[in-house]
Amino acid sequence: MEQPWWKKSVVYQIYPKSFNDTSGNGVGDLQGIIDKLDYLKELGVDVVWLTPIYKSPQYDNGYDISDYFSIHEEYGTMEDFDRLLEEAHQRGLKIIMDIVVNHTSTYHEWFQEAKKSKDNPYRDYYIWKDAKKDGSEPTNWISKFGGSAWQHDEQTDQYYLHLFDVTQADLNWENEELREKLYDMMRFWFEKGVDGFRLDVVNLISKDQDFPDDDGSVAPGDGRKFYTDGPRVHEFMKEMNKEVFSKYDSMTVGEMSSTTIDHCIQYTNPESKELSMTFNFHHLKVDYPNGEKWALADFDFQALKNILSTWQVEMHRGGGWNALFWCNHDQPRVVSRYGDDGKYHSESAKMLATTVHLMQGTPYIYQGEEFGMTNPKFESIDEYRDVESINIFNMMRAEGMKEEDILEILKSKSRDNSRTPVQWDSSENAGFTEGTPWIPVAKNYREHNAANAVENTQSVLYHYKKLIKLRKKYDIITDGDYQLILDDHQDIFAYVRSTETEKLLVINNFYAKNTVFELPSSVETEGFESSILLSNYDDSSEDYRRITLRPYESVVYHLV
Ligand code: TEU
Repeated sequence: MEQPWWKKSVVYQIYPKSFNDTSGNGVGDLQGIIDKLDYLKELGVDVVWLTPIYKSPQYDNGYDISDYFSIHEEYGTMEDFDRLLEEAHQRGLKIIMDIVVNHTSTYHEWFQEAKKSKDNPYRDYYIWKDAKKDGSEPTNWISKFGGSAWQHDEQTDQYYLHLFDVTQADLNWENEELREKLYDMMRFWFEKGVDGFRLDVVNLISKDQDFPDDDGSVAPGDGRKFYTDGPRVHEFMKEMNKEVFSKYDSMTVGEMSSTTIDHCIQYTNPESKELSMTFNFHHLKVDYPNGEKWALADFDFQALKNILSTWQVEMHRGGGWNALFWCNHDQPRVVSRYGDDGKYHSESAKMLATTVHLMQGTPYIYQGEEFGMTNPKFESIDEYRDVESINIFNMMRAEGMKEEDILEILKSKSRDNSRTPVQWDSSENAGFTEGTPWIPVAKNYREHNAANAVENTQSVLYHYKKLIKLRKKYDIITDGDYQLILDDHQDIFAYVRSTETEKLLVINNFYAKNTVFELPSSVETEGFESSILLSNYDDSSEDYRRITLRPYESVVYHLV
């Protein structure tokens, strides 16, 4: 059987608010995206993922949808969207939409109706509960953005559930009529011609209907185990697939919060008829000391290798499919995180790109990553915009932490690290806007920007281009087996991809020092001819058996 197209695709993620502003209001827009389609085509990506562009009060930058059928005003109109779709398709680029079906904004008409009375026809679209007998909240669960996950409603004296912001009310997926409305909405976008969906936190849609208290074994009031990959989630995904996805030649990627490999195999094995692929975040928690995001620690390199490798091997074995990525709009910039955004900026950004792009799965590039955008290193809380960052700041202040210590944490952990405007060129505001950007531009934009990168064939951008081309050319990247080698090496992340007739040897030094690579004897190389496919130094050693790798050196050998 022919492979689905998305297995050989590379996806580019756009966060429209920060991408390109053509109206001068300081906020990116759809016309701004249209203007950059040629740049994306030149980069070589196949699919563009737009984070939510629907009407929204923007408490969570569009992940709080108030109308699924219209475009957020600041971004443009439905006509602009239709034009974007057409212009993209003309260039052979596909568009996938980000859809949020775990919750809506409390400004959504359904919620506005629902809160009117207990017998309102929309009441059951959301999750309402009475207080416990002792007057306390229905469960002790906490919201992912801090504080209780329940909000009291005065008028009806009940609480509604919000796993995220208080303006993001969780939908009640037990309600069949609601599910049908959501499927209708998804079909509406497919009928327009979109090529697929990224489904926001879609593994949280099925809640344990007993709504038990959390015993605190993970963290006080954690609650996750009662709604993550919940009791009916696979049933709902199959229904969604049958009602919607199966009717179109589409790709779907589920964003999976705190999920497991077994569940991801189920979500993505073609036989289960659920989704094309999943995002998981385990490899992006290796710098959370004791699981705590809001604390500083060096990243655990051994854990990083183990996690990525285990997912490679197990998903392959189970017939699942991974989304491969380092960056998105919720994560700090990877070059500042697992690389070096100073002296070895270029080497480390290229090395990191090579590490994930040559794994099995579909790679994602987040806007600006392709030329190595860094964390902005904001100095004051006034520069932050993200609801989560501001909540955390206030909570930590209330606990008595010093402002400068909290700012130090936000500097490496805040979601705003990836949300600063794309640095297009060296002109004012990095060419992002002629107005005042909604969030400050990172100060290093004169050094790191797309225009500079385009001019310089040695830039990070050209490395990404090469990686994308390699994926198209070598089926082994899509199909080959994966084997981690030198498992315990302190500096090197190396792996072998192999088919019966060829091998790729991918060797990456993750540190700013020289280190020695020696090919383990377990890798059978007799009779193979080797050549260098890719490197981030222009004079890497031809001899792959023993190499002294320089800082962040990354070399890929092709053995046939
Ligand atoms: O994120 C879901 C999610 O769980 C995170 O990555 C989250 O931002 C992080 O845990 C907070 O520490 C998705 C979206 O990508 C994110 O932007 C939204 O805020 C969130 O869902 C709610 O819709």
